Amino acid sequence: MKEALEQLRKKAQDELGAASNKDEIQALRTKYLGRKGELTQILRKLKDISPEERPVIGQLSNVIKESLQAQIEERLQHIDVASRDEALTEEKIDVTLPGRATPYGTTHPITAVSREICDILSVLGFSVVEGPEVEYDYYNFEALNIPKDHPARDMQDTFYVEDDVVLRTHTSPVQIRVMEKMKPPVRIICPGKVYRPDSDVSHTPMFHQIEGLLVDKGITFGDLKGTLTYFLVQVFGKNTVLRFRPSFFPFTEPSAEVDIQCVMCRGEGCRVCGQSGWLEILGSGMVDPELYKTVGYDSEQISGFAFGLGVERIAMLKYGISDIRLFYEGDQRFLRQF
Ligand code: 2NM
Repeated sequence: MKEALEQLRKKAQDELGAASNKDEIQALRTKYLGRKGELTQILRKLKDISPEERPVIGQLSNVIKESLQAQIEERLQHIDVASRDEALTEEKIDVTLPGRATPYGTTHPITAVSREICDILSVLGFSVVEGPEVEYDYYNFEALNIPKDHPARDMQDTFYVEDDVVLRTHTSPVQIRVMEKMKPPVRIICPGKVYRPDSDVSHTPMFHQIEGLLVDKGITFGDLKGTLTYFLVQVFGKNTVLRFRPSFFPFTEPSAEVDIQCVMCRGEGCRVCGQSGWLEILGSGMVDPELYKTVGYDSEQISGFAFGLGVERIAMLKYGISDIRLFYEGDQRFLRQF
């Protein structure tokens, strides 16, 4: 019996020495010390042994059991440490390297200029209103005094969605919608995307517009001049020189275009201003009484002015950008500068 035990101990120790991974060691634990393990079976048979031999064999079995258990634990722990050391040397994780920074985005220059313009006009009491980019022909043209067969439609070729639904060519339809719903005084600005089928260095099929509208009792062309002068001085600086020039729009009478003296040549004449010394900045005028009829205002009681500008054009002049398409190419080297 004693010999059998010693043999078992030797066999178990040999096998444990040969085992090279955790699974093999766990299997040996089951083989010898498990419920049906070889050593466990011997301990069970103790009761069949003679009473004189029993204490000696019993004690030896326990010594073997405990020493096997301790050796198994030690091997398992050693393997844990070894595999961690291996992971650290083999995978070569350098925990002292700085982390990878998440890159921040920047505000798009068109967004920045839009906000700046809206902020300036908000100070004068204008509220910002938005409306649909897909618009009825009625709001985009008819209600603005541009009937179907009118030559003014040629000036604004259009993307059609259906016979009577278009991509808006300006944000004025938003202003018609507001006048339909609200009585004067109305003091609003309408920023947003508009669509026209043009494409070259100064035109993209989608661009951004901001239109303003002020309707109240006793509004005159003087209010228009004062408001737009204040506004352009805020955008382009206090030395800005302005010029109001007669023009035509179907929805205003009289109408005026507002120029600033060329920011590149200071009026001398250059490529940017086409040698004229002036840059067209916005269109404006006193709202045609015909429009008040359409929205149900009494044109004997109120009057007002409106204006419209292209955000891309202002941004190009402000930052000296010569090709409008740069705004929409998504080139980080361009966009990061703003
Ligand atoms: C412009 C020029 C002149 C304009 C007119 C209106 C409305 F809806 F009130 F009649 N909104 N915007 C207007 C007037 C727009 O853009 C060059």
